Amino acid sequence: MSTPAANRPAQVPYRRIATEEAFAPQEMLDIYNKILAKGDVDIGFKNLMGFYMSSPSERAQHIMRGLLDLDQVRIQHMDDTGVDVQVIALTSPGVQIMDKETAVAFTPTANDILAEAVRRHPTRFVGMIAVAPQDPSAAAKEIERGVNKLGMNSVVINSHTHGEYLSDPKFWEIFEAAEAHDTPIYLHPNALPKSMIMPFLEAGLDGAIYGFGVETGLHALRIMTSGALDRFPKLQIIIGHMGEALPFWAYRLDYMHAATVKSKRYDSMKPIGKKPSEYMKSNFIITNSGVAWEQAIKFTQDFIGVDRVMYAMDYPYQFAVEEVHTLDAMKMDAADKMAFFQTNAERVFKIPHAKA
Ligand code: 1DF
Ligand code: MN
Repeated sequence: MSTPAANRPAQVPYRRIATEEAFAPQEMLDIYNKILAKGDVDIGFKNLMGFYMSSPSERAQHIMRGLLDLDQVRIQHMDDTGVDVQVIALTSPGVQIMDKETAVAFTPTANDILAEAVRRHPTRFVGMIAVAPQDPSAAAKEIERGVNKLGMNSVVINSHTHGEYLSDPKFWEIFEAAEAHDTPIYLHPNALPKSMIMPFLEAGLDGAIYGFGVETGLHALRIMTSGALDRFPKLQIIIGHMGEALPFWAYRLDYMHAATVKSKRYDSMKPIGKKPSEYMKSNFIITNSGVAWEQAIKFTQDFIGVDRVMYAMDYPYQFAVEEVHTLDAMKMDAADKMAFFQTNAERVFKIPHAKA
């Protein structure tokens, strides 16, 4: 897992800003250990963080070491892979696996820990605000505190919260606050809820390999079809993993959404202002986390616009220097490549512009 200096990516004319990078403070792992020790622990959580926190495998050990560090280990790994800036979020499921009381109490602590790290390494780290959707009012207040007191300009939500989706208007105070403070929401994957995990888990397909994308894509779609983006037209939602495959689905989504609305088949699928593909172009920003694949990146740029596709590594889960080489080598207009690696992230996260 270590990178020989000879393999380091070359100096390039752009800064590489990685936008879906994760951390986990020990204080959160202590809470996780208490949850895991209880009788009826969520099966997806047990199979995800329960695994990484206890497995002796090289992958798990590397991940835990990277997650816990907000200083020299992380910066060394960034230097080894040519990553200039990490945009860092509390790792999935963050506080969303906790009960409401614990989540609301711990969220500001998690954000303060990250803000401290950003203060120690202001040119290398940018922080995302974690929130507890279990209490939408508290989440809205934490967004305000994150922006005004901690200097953070984006929010992370790890998909569903105990099987509930942000398409439910009870969560829309969070959207209201995010729109008002101009903070994009990174809709990051979570372990599958127990209502859908079994057919995936049986085959080992519940995690980042496939289940994450299915569930997070579903979540993004539910937000679109709920009409939330008509209510909050300026809201920006970031989704990773090449848009959780939604760009590739767009034609079929548009066709079947229109046909289903017209047939009045579902109360939950009412007429809304735009087609799914139009919301993708106006309200979504996509990162290539986990997908170092030129064709997929170009397809997505062509579909939603070069100003809406950004670079991400997904450290420490996908720590792969070869992928940086691959992305540097993409045959792409220099300005578009700069947008991908640097300037889109500077705009979206309000990172001061700097030369490479
Ligand atoms: C994994 C992948 C875990 C991603 C993650 O957080 C994560 C994994 C717990 O491989 O188990 O963020 N990912 O985004 O691809
Ligand atoms: Mn991730």
